[in-house]
Amino acid sequence: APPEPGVLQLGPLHPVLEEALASEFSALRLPEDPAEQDRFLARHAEQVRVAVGSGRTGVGTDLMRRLPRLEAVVHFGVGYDGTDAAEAAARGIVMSNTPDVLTDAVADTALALYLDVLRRFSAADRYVRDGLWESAGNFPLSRHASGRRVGVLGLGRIGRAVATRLEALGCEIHYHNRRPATGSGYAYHGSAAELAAAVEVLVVAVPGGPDSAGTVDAGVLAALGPEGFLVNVARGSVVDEPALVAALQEGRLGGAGLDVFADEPRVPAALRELDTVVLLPHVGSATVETRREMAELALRNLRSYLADGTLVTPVA
Ligand code: 8YV
Repeated sequence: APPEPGVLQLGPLHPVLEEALASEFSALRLPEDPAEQDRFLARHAEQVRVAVGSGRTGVGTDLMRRLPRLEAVVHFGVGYDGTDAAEAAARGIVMSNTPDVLTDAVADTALALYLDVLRRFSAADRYVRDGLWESAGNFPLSRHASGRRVGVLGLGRIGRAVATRLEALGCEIHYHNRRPATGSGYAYHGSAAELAAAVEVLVVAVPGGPDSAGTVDAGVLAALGPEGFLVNVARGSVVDEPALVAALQEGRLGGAGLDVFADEPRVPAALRELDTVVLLPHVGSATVETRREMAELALRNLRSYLADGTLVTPVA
C-alpha cells in the first residue's frame, strides 16, 4: 500500500475539509485532550508531514517542536497567528492561508459594525424587543455614519475593501501601515496614534501576531477620544482589551464594534454589560459561501503540496 501522506488535522474544521481529510488523505487527528495528545504524539509524531488547521489555532511552538518531520502548515483562514511563523521559517516549514476568498465577508462585517456602533441599530432592536418604545418613548438619537473621517489600521486586502465600502458612504479615508501603500490616494499617517488623532472612527484590519500585539493601546484610544469609535475585525490581540474596557466604562471612548476578542470565546462581562458596544462572535468570514470557498482553497493547497511541494496561496 502507498505510504500514508502524513496529514494531521488540528481541531474541528469545515465539513468539506474534514470529509476530504478523512476520505482522501486518511488524516490523523490531534486529540483535544492534552493527556491524550502526549500518547498520540508518542505514537504518530514521526509520521506527520503536513498539518491542517484553523489559522487561529495553527501550530504553536510546542507542538511544532514535537513534529520533527513537519514540512508544511495549511491554514483554514487568512490569519495564521496561531502558528509560530518564526520557528517555521527557521525550520524551512512552508505555510499557506486562505486570502481573497473571505475579503468581502470580513469587509461587510466591518461595515455592519461601523454602521451599528454609530447608529446603534442593535441597541434599538433590543429597545423594541424590551417594550421600551411603548413604555419609554422614542429611542435616543444616535451618531451620523455617512461622511465621517475614518482611519483604517492595516490597509491590506481587507482594509482596502473596508475603505471602498466606506467611500461609498462619503467617508474620508485615512490609514496607517508600516509603509505607505503606493497609489492608495488615502491620507497616510506614520503611526496608529497619529491615525487615531486624525479620525473619528478607527477600523482595525491588521494581521494578528507578535508584530501587531497591543498596537491599539491606551494612548491610541486616548487619541481617538470620547467622541471616537473603534471597530475591530482583525484579532483581539491587536487591542489592549483592559484599556479598551476602561476607556469605554469611563466615557473616554464613544463606543466599540468588536468581532474579535483577547480570549475567545470568553468575552469579559464588563464588555457584555456596556450598551455602547456591539459584540459579534468572530463571524467575519462565517458565511456559507465564504467558508466553503475557504475549505476548497485549503484543500487545493494541500493537494498541491502533496503532489509537487508547491502551495497555491503561500504565506510570504
Ligand atoms: C477564521 C479568521 O479562520 O480567516 C481568519 O483569519 O479569523 C476566520 O476566518 C475562522 O474563524 C476559522 O477559525
